[in-house]
Amino acid sequence: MTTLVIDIGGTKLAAALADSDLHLTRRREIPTPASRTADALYAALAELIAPLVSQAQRVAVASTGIIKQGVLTALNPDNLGGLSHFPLVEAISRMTQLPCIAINDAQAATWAEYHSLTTDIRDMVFLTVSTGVGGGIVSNGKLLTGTEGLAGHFGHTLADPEGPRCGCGRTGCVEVMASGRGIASAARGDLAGSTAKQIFAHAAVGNLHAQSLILRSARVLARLIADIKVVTDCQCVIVGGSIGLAEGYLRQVKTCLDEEPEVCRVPLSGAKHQHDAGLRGAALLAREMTF
Ligand code: ADP
Ligand code: BMX
Ligand code: ZN
Repeated sequence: MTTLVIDIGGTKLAAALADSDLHLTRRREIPTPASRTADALYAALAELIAPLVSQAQRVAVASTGIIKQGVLTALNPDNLGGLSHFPLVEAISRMTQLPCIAINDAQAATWAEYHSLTTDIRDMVFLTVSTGVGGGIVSNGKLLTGTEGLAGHFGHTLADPEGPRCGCGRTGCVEVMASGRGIASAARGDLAGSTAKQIFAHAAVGNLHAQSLILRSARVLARLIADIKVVTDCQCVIVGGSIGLAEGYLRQVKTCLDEEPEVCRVPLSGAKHQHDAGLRGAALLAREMTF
């Protein structure tokens, strides 16, 4: 059985074919459309999967946003160019004529990373620091999705009550300060208008403002991780996403976490499946479900 796996993020759309051993081949990636229309996302997905679909028997999607009964509802529509609603499973089933399942991107990545842990871990949390800040929780070996699909949306917990307003409607969310969009929007002077990727490149060659923007994100993430430890008593936290995996970022988060009291600290590591955690998680869930 071959599964077409798709990862819908705020910055990029990725797809691949997964065999029954979860081996991924023919990975492709295109930018997420900046338009707020559902038609633009539909057209981009059609372009992405066109060369792969004839070889698949089913589809599994990991997507940014709250995924409930196959429908995507953005918690922060700013991350999807303003798009707040997309009938994911219905659209992809129509496009491919194949059975389809969908789950939140960070929840999917959590499941993939949980399955790659070698030690006897039953309680873990995954965080993605990417366009937004997403997450997922495994508690006593079970992936929590919640009644409404909201479980693990740590990006929308409070970082600073005096902070900027988040696209979700709250003020001072972790996401608005620590995410790729958050890092970019705090840039001033020569760095104003730069992407987070460009800011990392400037930091690497000694730009102090770029370095301070990254440190602010790492500090916010470390405080979030301390809160997560206190709430869940998880045995480890795994960090992914292009910011989370960027050179030197996790080291800074660890340094900030070391400033917290011992009881709030937890072992941290980078995602083993790197940028493919969402795709791998979708493939894993497809294999576990009969559809
Ligand atoms: P998505 O949110 O679509 O899943 P990513 O995980 O790639 O995508 O996160 C996108 C964010 O990461 C953007 O803000 C982008 O500028 C930033 N980014 C991409 N590549 C890098 C990199 N090599 N180093 C630092 N930041 C990066
Ligand atoms: C946002 C939210 C989450 C998502 C997280 C990371 C939307 C559209 N997305 O908090 O559902 O998991 O971003 O998403 O409200 P990514 O695009 O950065 O991978
Ligand atoms: Zn928010």
